[in-house]
Formats: sequence, structure tokens, C-alpha cells
Amino acid sequence: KWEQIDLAVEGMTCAACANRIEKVLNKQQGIQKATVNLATESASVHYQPSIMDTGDMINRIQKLGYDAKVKE
Ligand code: 9UX
Repeated sequence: KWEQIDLAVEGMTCAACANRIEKVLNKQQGIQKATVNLATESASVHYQPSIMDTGDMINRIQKLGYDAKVKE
């Protein structure tokens, strides 16, 4: 079972920031596809909740020096 989640990402200041996050997310088990948008400060993630949860995603993003939260 796959789900789609949108995260609000804080702290990205150039296009390479978005690419860094995208690359790391796309390497994770349980993430099929992640796209990060600098202009809208968001990440859209297609993932498998049984393997990857939103807390893991947020931790990965924070390790890179940015912040993220689930969009309401
Ligand atoms: Mo751009 Mo982002 O030089 O961490 S990559 S500011």
C-alpha cells in the first residue's frame, strides 16, 4: 500500500538544497519517488508507510540541516 504526503520544508535557499534533499529521500527504502520544490518550499513523497514513516523522512531532512513538517 502506497501513500502520498506533502511536507513543508524550511531553510532551502538555492536549487542545490532541493536537489540534496531529493537525492537523500529517493535513496530511502520505502520511498518510491520524492520531489522537492524550492519555490513552494515543499516536498511531495510517494511512499510505503509499512517501511517508511513521516518521522523518518523529517529526520533525514533535519540531518541535512533543514527543517520539515507534515503539511496540514
Ligand atoms: Mo545552495 Mo543549500 O549553495 O544547502 S545548496 S544554499
